[in-house]
Amino acid sequence: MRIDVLSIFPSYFDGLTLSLLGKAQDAGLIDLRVRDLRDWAFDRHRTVDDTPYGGGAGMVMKPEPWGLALDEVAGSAPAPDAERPTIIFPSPAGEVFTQKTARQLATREHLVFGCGRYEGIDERVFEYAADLGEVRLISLGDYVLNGGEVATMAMIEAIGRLIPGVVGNPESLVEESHEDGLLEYPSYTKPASWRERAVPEILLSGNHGAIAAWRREQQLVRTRARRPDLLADDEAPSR
Ligand code: ABV
Repeated sequence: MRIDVLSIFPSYFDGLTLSLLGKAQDAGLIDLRVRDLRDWAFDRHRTVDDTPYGGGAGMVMKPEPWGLALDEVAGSAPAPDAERPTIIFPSPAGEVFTQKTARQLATREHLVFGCGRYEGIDERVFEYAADLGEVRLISLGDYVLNGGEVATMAMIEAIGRLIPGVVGNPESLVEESHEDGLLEYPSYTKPASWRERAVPEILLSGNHGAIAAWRREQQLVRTRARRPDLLADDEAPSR
């Protein structure tokens, strides 16, 4: 998978060379290209923002650097749908990112992330980007960040680990929170007693059927307590 990131703070993404995603890049599974949006701003101060038409607080990102940057990383030649990139703009006004979104995006050959700052990006950039690929405005949740960088890093990590070969043991992907629509069951390791706290007996029983049933029940108990929204009848996946 190729991933292009456009940002005025490219060094934010240095952390993605660490650990699992760093190895995936070394192995050629992920081709991550982080670019400074100011490379496409050509005035003396390499300006990327300006005051909003109609007035209002803050600054808006100018369309010209975005247009040139998108032409370069998303290609301006017409291409069949399957070859066009998916262009993602993190935005608190976007659809909410979930494990399902991560699974969808992990099947794409080319992702482009446009990281906005200030009060937003000139709306015409989103319209223009739709000529180059499939545009999605995506939010991590109902809170506001200072820019799209941290949201983009979270999405790249969630998507990257679903690419075949990135996570060493693919079985570890299926037992996680959200993969079956429930929160994960609690985990324990040695010692069996720690600071007067015992590991639940059943986990030491060797009865694999009983352990599986107990874990399922724990998933339901936790999900009911912490995330009842996940159990809402109209949305819950069948289990
Ligand atoms: C993108 N907040 S995504 C740009 N939750 C600016 C703020 C922001 C995003 C999010």
